[in-house]
Amino acid sequence: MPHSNRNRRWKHRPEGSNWGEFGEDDQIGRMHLVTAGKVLEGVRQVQAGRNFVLSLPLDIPGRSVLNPSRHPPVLRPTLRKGQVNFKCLLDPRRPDVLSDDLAVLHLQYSTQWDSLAHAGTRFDADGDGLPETRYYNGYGAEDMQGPAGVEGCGLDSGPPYAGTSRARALGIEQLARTGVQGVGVMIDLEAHFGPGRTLVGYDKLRQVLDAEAIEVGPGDLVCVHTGYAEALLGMQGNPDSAVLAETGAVLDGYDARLLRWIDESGLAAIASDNLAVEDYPSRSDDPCCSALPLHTHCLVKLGIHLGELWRLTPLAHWLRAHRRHRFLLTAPPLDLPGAVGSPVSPVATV
Ligand code: UVW
Repeated sequence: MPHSNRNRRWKHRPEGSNWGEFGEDDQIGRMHLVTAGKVLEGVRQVQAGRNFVLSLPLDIPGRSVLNPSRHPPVLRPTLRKGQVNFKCLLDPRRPDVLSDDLAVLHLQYSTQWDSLAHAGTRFDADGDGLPETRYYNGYGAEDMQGPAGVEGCGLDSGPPYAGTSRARALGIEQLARTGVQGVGVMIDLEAHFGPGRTLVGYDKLRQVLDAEAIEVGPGDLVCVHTGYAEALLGMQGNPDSAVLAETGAVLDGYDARLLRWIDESGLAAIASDNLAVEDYPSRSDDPCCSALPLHTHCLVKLGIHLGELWRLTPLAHWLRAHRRHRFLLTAPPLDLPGAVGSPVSPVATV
């Protein structure tokens, strides 16, 4: 496919990337393949009229065990005319009682989408012999506004809460505005490999696809079920990291054949019920290798969004019981301009 780079964000694109192929300023990548036809195909999957909500409660996992830099949501009342705006009498002469609240929300704490601004990579994009930071379609570090030091993060500042970071390109609002609706395709790894930690590369994936005659095609929104989120939910807010480290399949981002399949299938997005879709923390100590190779392949090179910690088990079980894999998936993130990720309450309709 021809590609264009008149904007000069890059001279060389990474090997195996599709930069420029959806337009030189494209910011949604493979979501272009979720066409009106795919929405109609998704609607045709609805036979039982039953919905599955694929979100965990957003205070799950619980504490900061899975990732020490992500914390559970905090809710607080706002102030109304300097008074606590919670169970607040609007006007003492009238009967109205109102409440408003605000949230301190770590956007990647629980069920989420990663935007294409979540991950970048460093390589020589402009041919000067030195590595530069580049994101999908060649967007650069200059497109990601953020503080240089911890003191600039504003973590302890009060209202009016000045923002201190912003993706000026590739933010989650780009995905939100597509509506994220189309054909979901379930790949149930737990059914084949059990509840334990299994590294799944191309051969194991192929085994599952062949055994169940699952076809993944252009524009499909692939859901990978491992059982991890359900185990997490069962821990009721007290996650046991030792148990979780041995729980659920993970995709092998170092398997070049798996990465090629992701590219050649034409799939538009991958969501999993595990922590990072791929095996993470990385088992490679090689400083030349990406620690998150599947993230780099999907988010950076191909514009494939990743969903994490989706609650897939009840849906996967229902689909298995009904010998189905496909369903209508509706999963827009928050239209929060400049954010690099977002909570999501995906709905599968079967
Ligand atoms: C990291 O942020 C390390 O991973 P993820 O996008 O999978 O949450």
